[in-house]
Amino acid sequence: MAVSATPLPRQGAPRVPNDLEPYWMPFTANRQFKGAPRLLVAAKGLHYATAEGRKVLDGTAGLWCCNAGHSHPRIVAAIQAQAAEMDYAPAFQMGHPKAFELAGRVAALAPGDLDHVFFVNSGSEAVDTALKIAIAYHRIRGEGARTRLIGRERGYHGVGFGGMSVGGIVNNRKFFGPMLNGVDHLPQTYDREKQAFSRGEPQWGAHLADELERIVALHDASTIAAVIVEPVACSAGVLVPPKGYLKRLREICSKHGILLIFDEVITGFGRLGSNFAADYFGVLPDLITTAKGITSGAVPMGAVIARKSIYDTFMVGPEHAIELFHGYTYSGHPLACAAGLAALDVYAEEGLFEKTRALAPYWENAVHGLKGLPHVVDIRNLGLVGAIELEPIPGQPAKRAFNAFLRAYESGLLVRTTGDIIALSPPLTITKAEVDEIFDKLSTVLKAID
Ligand code: PXG
Repeated sequence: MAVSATPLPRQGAPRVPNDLEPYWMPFTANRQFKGAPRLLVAAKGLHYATAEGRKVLDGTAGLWCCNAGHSHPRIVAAIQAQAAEMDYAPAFQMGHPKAFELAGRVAALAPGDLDHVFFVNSGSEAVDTALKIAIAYHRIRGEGARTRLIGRERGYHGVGFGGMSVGGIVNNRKFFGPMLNGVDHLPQTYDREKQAFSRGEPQWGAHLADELERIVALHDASTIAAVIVEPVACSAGVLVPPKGYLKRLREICSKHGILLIFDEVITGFGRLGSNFAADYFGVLPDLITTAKGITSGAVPMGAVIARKSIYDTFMVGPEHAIELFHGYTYSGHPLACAAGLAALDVYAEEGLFEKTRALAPYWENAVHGLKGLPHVVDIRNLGLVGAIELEPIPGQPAKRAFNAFLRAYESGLLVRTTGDIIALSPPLTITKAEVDEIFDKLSTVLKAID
């Protein structure tokens, strides 16, 4: 088994807090965790160190965000220097140079004429911001009846009321009441019978984009503001779009004057070996939402990237008047901007997107190498993303994958699970030897669990 020489900070005595109770943990089985805590105390490159001093290979880039690997010296130095130079500058009616610089750098990476960048602090805020921009855009153009939003079943667009409403993961919705009015959902694109063990984009399913025509026929295009989809639906278990599906969605949106939003919170900044998934698929959306990899996860930040025509639409009225009544105290926070600029430098100087593109076929073979192991009912992949779907334990959904997660962690590998799906998305700095290590470990885990 490959052993990485990456040094980690020296571990002293276990740093376990006395009381775990006050922290209400997000998207976590709190009671299970607090009974057997998994505490990470240091990170470097591809590895975490646990409170017990164990080294854990990060198969998930944190939560799909640390694309440059952990605590990259360049990013660390940029954050430290910025904190010492200027901690904060007001985001409204004031600015600081790095926000403009980062907007320019992000715009240069973005496809087509998506050349204006609105900063936020998370993917959820990016989504709610994009939905508001879409609705306001139509209103300013005199089409104020276009308020309806279309998401997709099994979509994940964060946890704000907007993102939750257009999202399509039932547990994220069912507890929280009626949500936004005027939201419809496209059907999800996964059908195991037709797509199982597809490598990359499945051949079957492009016609599912035509369901948008049915929704338009029901409500009339004049009531619809935007369609939002993840180019690859990662959170729901890595659902790769069928070949041609996204192009068809684009055509139907254009035909009816509906804005197309790609939620690239995960797929932006190299995850597929391209700047954005829009480049990978050759489909140009009107708005892109992004976060995570924009700072390599080092400081919270998100962004909405808009086409020039959308920005220009807002730039009307008296010059002293605010054009968009929206923003956050921490929009374009100096620490986030410093981290973002450093992350983009690292991506470019280390050629991480090109490296990802070159590694993707090796990754694909490695993921699909688990076919035939116990309980494996499907395997999916694209770029440096992979998913292994397991047959659920009868009557206990999600238990088998959770058992795999726990056992993988014990064996020194961090994976993510959703339902009975194991998802993988390592830092883009990963080597072939470390890819082998992930799948050696995972294969042992799958053979060991019930
Ligand atoms: N849109 C997409 C496409 C996402 O993947 C969000 C919005 C929300 O981002 P914030 O920054 O508000 O969390 C996300 C976040 C997982 C996992 O393992 C996925 C996300 C977050 C945490 C875990 O599936 N995606």
